[in-house]
Amino acid sequence: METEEKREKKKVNKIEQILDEDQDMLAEAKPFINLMMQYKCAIMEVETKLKVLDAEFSQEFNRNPFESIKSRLKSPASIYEKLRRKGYPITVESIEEHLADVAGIRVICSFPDDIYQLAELLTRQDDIIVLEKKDYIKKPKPNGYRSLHLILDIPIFLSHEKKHMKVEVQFRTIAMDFWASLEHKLKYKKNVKDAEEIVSQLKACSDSIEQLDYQMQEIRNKIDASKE
Ligand code: 0O2
Repeated sequence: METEEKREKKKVNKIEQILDEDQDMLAEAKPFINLMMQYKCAIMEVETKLKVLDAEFSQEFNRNPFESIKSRLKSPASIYEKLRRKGYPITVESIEEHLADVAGIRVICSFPDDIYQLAELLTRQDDIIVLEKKDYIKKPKPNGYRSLHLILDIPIFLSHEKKHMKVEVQFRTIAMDFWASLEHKLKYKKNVKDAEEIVSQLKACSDSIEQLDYQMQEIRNKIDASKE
């Protein structure tokens, strides 16, 4: 028969085994957690650059080049799903090599002109390299999606190294963001009836929004010109 002492010893062994397994899991997760921390730092760097430009514009010209900034780190589940979908290995090295949108920043501007001005001011800074540019404002997607997408390379300064990180920055007007947010919500609803009609209605809304954006831009230009 098992003595009380033996039962206690078994329990302690089991707990030690679980703790060992947790340590192993933590050790395996550490490179991933580190990489996520580095992407977070890269987001902070780009956000700071944008906020500096905002502060300068407020002071010098009494206006703000953007309305708001939203940033996000891609979730582990989305990272995993994207690597699998594209047939890449599921490793930390593969994330860095193949994914450019782990660190994402969305900059919402009032007017289309602000987007190009802000993108130009940001990308001409000498520590930033533009790796890729997709201008879905000049050339919208067939469904009507509009935004300016940049993939930037930006250095972060860690205690023992300087590391280059990729950050995706999406620039949109408030109107483009309104359209993209609603379209995103609708797109993921399954079994929608009259899908074709819905697609064409969304495209029509996108066209109206484009007109509105440029009308508002014209009004601002007129007001600016009348001030001089
Ligand atoms: P999430 O959750 O926003 O991150 P790739 O990223 O290279 O696999 P693609 O299409 O070449 O795919 O990249 P692209 O065109 O630069 O678009 C990437 C992101 O732009 C998407 O990220 C969306 O945020 C946004 N986007 C692109 N097209 C559309 C669209 O038709 N509608 C809406 N609402 N958003 C769009 P994710 O990874 O899809 O999602």
